[in-house]
Amino acid sequence: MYITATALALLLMGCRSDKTQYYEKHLVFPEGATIEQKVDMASRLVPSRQQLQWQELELTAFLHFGINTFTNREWGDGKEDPKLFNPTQLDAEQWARTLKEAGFKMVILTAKHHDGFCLWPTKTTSHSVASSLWKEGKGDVVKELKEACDKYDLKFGVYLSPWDRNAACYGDSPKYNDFFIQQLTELLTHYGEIHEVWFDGACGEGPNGKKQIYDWDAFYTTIQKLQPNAVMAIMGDDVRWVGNEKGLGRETEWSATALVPGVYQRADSVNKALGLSSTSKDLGSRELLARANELFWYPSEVDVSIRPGWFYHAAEDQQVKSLARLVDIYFESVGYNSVLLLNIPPDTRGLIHENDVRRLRELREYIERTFATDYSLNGNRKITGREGDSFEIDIQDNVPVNTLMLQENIAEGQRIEAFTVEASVNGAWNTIAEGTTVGYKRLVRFDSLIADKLRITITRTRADFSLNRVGLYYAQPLIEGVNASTATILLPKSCRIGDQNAPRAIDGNQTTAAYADGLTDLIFDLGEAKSLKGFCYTPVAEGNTEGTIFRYNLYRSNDCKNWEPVAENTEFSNIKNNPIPQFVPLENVAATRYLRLQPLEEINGKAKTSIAEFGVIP
Ligand code: FUL
Repeated sequence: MYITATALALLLMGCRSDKTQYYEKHLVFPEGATIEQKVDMASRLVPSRQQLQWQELELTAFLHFGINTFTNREWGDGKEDPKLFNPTQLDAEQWARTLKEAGFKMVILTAKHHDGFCLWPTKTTSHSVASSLWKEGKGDVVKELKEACDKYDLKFGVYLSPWDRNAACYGDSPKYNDFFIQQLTELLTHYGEIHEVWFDGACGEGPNGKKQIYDWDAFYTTIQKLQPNAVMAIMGDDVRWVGNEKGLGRETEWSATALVPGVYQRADSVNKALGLSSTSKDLGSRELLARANELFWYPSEVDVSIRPGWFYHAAEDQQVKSLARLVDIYFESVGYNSVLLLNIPPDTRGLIHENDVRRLRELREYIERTFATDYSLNGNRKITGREGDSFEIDIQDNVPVNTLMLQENIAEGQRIEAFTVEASVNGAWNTIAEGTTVGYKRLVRFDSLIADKLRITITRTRADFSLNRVGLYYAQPLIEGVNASTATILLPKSCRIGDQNAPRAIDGNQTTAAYADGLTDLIFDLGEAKSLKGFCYTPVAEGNTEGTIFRYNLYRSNDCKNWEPVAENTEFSNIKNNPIPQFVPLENVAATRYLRLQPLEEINGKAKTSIAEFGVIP
């Protein structure tokens, strides 16, 4: 029985006790509430039925597929010829089979990305598969995939980009909202059950672009009416973006957060007053509760691509993330109280590429092998207790272990704030790990050891804790493989940023960077004139990312005086959220000695410039 029903029953019987009251999804603290009262209420904030079912899926696959697959881009501009969309062997069953075998429980397809190109024959626009050559315009990718998911017993979700660079009515707010609701209605009525609707928050229109005010309430109502079992993600209030596209969750991850979901009108002002954004490190500590007036059950979803980009690029065939990297991602997402949303982009044939299939298989085998044997003898039971309580886990004789799994009963809320793990080796106790939040699932990694027992102490909790399960495993240590890039990069002989030399931009080291105030031109000297196939701008990925270039012009010259444009008002798509090296192909460029990269817009609109690395592809 679902817990809120219990609360309701007690309420109806007129014997309401504060200790049995649960708050589904949202709670408001009474005025003047003390921190103790707030902590107690926070411990009884619980997920909705949909959120709980969503969390239990653990692994969801993302499929970025669309016109970008055929234009080799990450963000399309909406001006693409729909005829370019022409997968030669599209096989949605191959996608579903591969993903099912890899252990995924749900699949989310980019039904429409920012370019506005629809993968189903929508009535709202001609920018869709209906205008493509694929199946002579009679195909429907959404339908084919949904049928394949049904066949392989996978749940299905849709990504529908609110930002639309093709729709003529984008920016005419009421008109575009109607257009968008019509698209949503088509997706949510024609294809059977849909379990997640993903609205990303991107909008790269820039300061002078079209301003669209979205009617989130109407979008939400549409979803609730047509697909009451679906969760609304990212620009929604059911599922929260973890805050990066690297596959990295927070070690301290509260599902009960003070962050107001972006779809609420008050979100900007409240979050600003609390100093919060989706990238904040702390979203739910006591210190934050003390300042907050309301809390949301708003669990984290970690989205990351198996390759550097979200869409398929042949040049990235050798850059599929290593098994070691993917395993770390698994531990730092599923193991950090999040759902992992792993992107596997189908290629231009319309198939999941062999390299990705192979890696997914390795990942599945690794996870299965690791969690097949629980070496704890008495962990698979409900364990309850109060702050300071310890409990012991007996271990099979003589087996090495290095992974502890803890699972809180989140149907009653997320409560544990800190715990320690001790091991008894030959009768002597030693602390082997310490942790903070647990939530739906916490995987704790420690150095392999053979112990008689483990002792877990819940040192801080918001209310009496309740664990559904404790498990002990052995995860084979992996060594990071080398990800080779296929492109040969040539470093320029010198780089100037404004009037300063910037050797750090061309030292072949992505962890050093050059910075300048203002939007400042970068001039690169290749030493001699060379014919160029492309260039690569690498932004700062960690630490001070101020100055990352979003929009730019590129010029060439052979005397450093007379400059000829090569690319004008061009963007490094999605560089803010996914700060990977930006490979840009150049066509028909005469032999060139000097390149000038002129920043037009920084990722946050600041007057700064930075660069970690620059190279050309000869
Ligand atoms: C972002 C988009 O801009 C990227 O292209 C990608 O779709 C990612 C998952 O979401 O907002």
